[in-house]
Amino acid sequence: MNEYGLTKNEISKKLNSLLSTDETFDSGKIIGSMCTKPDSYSQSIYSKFLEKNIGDPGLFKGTLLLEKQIIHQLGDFLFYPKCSGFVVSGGTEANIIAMWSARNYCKKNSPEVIVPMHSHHSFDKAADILGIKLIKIPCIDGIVDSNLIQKRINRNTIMLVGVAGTTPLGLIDPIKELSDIARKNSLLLHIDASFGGFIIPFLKGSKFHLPLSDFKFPGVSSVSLDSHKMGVSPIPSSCILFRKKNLINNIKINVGYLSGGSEPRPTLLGTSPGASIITLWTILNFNGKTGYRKIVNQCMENTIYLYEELSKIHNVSVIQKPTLNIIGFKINSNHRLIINMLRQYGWSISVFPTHIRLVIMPHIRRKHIDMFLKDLQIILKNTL
Ligand code: 0PR
Repeated sequence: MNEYGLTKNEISKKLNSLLSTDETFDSGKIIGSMCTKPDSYSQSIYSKFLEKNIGDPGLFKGTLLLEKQIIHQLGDFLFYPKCSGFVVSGGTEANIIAMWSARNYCKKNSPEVIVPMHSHHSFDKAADILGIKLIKIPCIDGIVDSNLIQKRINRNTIMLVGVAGTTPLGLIDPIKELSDIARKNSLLLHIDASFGGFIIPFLKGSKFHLPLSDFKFPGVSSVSLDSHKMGVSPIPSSCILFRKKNLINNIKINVGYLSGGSEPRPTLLGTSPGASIITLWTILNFNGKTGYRKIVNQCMENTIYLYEELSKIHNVSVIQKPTLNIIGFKINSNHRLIINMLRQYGWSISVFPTHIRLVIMPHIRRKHIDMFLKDLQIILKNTL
C-alpha cells in the first residue's frame, strides 16, 4: 500500500488497465455462464443502498420487510404464499442452508441425503461441512433415475434432493415422483431450482410450457432459486424458501448483542448486503410476471434457434433438445482441439467431461448466436 493515496484519476487509469483482461457480458461472448449483466436500473438501485447490512436486521427493519414481501411473492408463484425463507448470497448458500436445516430438524446420528449424480457441488460442500453422507443416484438421459432411490433409503436418510435446471444440461428431475417417494418415506425433499426457479413458472401457457417443480407437490419441503441467474438481479442474490417454519427454527442461533436489538437471520453469512434484497424487490415489482415472461421466452426462442442451427452442422452432435435455455453438444472428432479454438476466438464456453455447455442468458442476442455459429463453422472447416 502507498503511503499517500492515489488521485481518482490515477485510480481510474489503473482500474481500466488492470481490469482490461476481464470478459464482459456486453460482448455476447460469455456464452457458457449462468450469470448475466444486471440492467442499469438495478445497478442504480443497488448502488444507492450500499450501507444496508441485513446481518443486523433490527437496524434495517424496512429492508427486512422487503425481504418478507419477496419471499411471499415468490412463494405465491411457487404455490405456497405462506412459506418462510430468506434472500441469500447464491445457490451454494441456499443449498447449504437446506442441508443444515434438514440435519438439525431430523436429529439422526449418521444423516444421509440422497442427491442425483448431476447435483451441483454445493451439496458436496454442505455434506463435508455438516458431516452428512451424500448418496449419489445415477441418471438416465441426464435426469435422476427415480426407480433407484427407494433402494437407497434407510433409517439414516433425512432428505432427498431434486434439481430443476441441472447444471450440466438444464434438465428437470422428475419432481412428482420424488415428491411421492418423499411422502411415502416421511422424508424432506429439497428442490434445487437455482437455475430453473426463475424460468419454469414464467413459461406457463407458452409453447415452452414445462411441468412445475415447486410446492404444488406436497412432498416438496424447500426450494432454492437464484435471483442472480435468470432472476436477472445483481450478484449476490438467491432465495431459499421453506414450507414449514419449524425447519428454519432448527438453525436459529441466539446472539443477543446486535445493535438493532433483534436476533440475526438464520443464514450462513453474517454481515451481508441489504442492497441485494432492495434490488431484488425492485426488479420483481418492476418486471412483474409479464416482464419475466418476456425475458424468459426470448431466451428460449434464442436457445431453440441455436439448437436447430447447431443440429444442422456436420460433425456436431447436440446431446438432446433443450428443456431450458441450456444446450449441450459435442464435436464428433477433434473435440478438445475445437474447444481450444473456440476459446482462442474469444468464446467463453463451459466445458463438461462429456460435452460443451452453452447457456443462452438474456445478454445473448441473435447476432451473438450468429457470430458463434459462424466462428464454429470456420473452426470446423479449418480443422478438417
Ligand atoms: N445449483 C445449481 C443447479 C447450479 O447450477 C449452481 C451454480 C448452484 C446451485 C450454485 O449457485 P451459486 O454459484 O450461485 O452459488 N451453477 C453455475 C454453474 O456451475 C455457477 C456459475 C455461474 C459458474 C456463473 C460460472 C459462472 O460464470 O454454471
